[in-house]
Amino acid sequence: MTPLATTPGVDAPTWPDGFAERYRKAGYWRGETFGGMLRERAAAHPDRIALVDPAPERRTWTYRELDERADRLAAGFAARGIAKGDRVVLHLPNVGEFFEVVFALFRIGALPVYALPAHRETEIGYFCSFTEAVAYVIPDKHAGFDHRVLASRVKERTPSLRHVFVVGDPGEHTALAEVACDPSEVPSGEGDPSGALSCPEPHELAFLQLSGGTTGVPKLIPRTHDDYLYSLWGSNEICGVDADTRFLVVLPAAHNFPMSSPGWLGVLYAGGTSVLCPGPDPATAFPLVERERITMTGLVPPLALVWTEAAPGSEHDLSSLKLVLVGGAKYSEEAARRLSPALGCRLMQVFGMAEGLVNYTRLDDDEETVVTTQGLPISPDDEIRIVDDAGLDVPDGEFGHLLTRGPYTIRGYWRAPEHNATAFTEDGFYLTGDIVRRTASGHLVVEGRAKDQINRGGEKVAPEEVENIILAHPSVHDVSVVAVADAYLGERSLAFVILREGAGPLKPVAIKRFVRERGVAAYKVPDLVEFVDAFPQTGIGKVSKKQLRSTAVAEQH
Ligand code: AMP
Ligand code: DBH
Repeated sequence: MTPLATTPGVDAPTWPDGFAERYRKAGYWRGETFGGMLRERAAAHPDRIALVDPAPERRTWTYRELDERADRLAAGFAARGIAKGDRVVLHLPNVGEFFEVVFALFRIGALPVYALPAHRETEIGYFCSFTEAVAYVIPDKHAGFDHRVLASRVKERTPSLRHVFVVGDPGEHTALAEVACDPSEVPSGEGDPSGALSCPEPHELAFLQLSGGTTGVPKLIPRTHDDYLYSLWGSNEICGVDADTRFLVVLPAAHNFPMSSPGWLGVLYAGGTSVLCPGPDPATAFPLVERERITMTGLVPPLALVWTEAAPGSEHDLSSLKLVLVGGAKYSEEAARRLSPALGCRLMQVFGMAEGLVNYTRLDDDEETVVTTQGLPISPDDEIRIVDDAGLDVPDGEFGHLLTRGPYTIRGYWRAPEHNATAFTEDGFYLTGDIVRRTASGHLVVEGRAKDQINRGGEKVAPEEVENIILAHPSVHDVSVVAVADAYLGERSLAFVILREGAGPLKPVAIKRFVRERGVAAYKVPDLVEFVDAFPQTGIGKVSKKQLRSTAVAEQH
């Protein structure tokens, strides 16, 4: 154990004993770990294919190979002093090594921190310093971006960061390919990757997932083996995932949706095969669906729309597809109606959050329910409250704020006691920030959002974070970032900017460039910029985002 090791209940609130006991008794928490799960699957069906990475040349991993490589890599990490509880920021695109690293870390109880491929220096620097990460794992170059340069800069200013592991040409860092070693070569006392998996324990943390967030800094979501594994097998039962499932990982593998709903982890749990898609566009994905006989995938609404439009004219045989899950942002009823006929498969809507609660429409729901609702929770023990602004339960069928508590919904963010005081009720309900209503059948319909967040087709932007960046511009006096409706993405971001007195005129592109040059994920760069003289204010003198949003709507017409 290093002094930085992390413990549930200390770094973040966890489930009170009574709840934990109940969830165990009900059979939701089965006392498994991810490392143990892979070990068991590898023993049960060693030669089945777990993973396919089709590009640049097709590589496959059987369950046994994935298990063995995870062991060897775990031994290598342990030999470099990476230990249980240590945080490792993982910043890989959809490549096979992502999965080797994840399982190696699971084996030694180190915690992956799942950065998204779009993240840049600002986000990565923050994740590394806030989590006191000991290692950072990157590709050499991806999508024209040299990650090694970013890594050098972050390493220089992050004292805890001892290692940068690179998939590909390492430059001044360490090649991941050179890390793996024989578990018997690891001196004792440096982790026990080859042993009986005594660490970690099922109730301990497995990883830190990211929240889309509403504040200036993203929050980290502590998930345990027990709780996350329940969300996996619960999802598998609902979606009919089994050993014959061939799942195409279209969205970034690090995101909670493609990881767990049911995602590549659910598919591994069931003994199926996950195929990594190098890009989400039909030109890349459709040939893979045909070649790999894909049966299931998950898409965000804008992508679902593109696939729906491209499928009828496509020369590729998509007939193996049985189920497409769509979620991450509101899917319009019109678009939802068109998906099944175009792709020749079932649609399932999924409304989930990395904090926990996931809802699915069901395979036996009628078409109306599938296209007009966002589904039912996974668990009978997912507690749902729908309340008004005063926190009182609204009558059945009416819209209100969604609060939830349950066997796989966190009780607090990691090292964020102040934020936790407002994001959770005293009795442990998570305030999702979503406005929903419940139909007579118990299905939830997402109406909108109370939280200050922009949802660009599933990519979440916290306005405050972008505002803080723009405020640093020398010509900017004040800024307010809001969502505006967009036919394709659902929402786009608009920055209203007040310039300083005496500042020369600026073009919108100068603001956008400024944000981009600060090294943040491209999806955070405001789509639109408008210069104004003042912001509308609320009764008590706060900036009225509501009024700003309606100004934007009015001006677009
Ligand atoms: P995050 O907290 O970043 O994991 O994002 C979760 C949020 O995404 C939810 O709280 C919703 O606001 C939004 N979301 C996810 N799925 C859907 C969906 N199917 N319909 C509407 N909003 C969704
Ligand atoms: O948007 C999300 O975060 C999300 C959407 C669908 C999610 O976390 C999930 C399913 O598990």
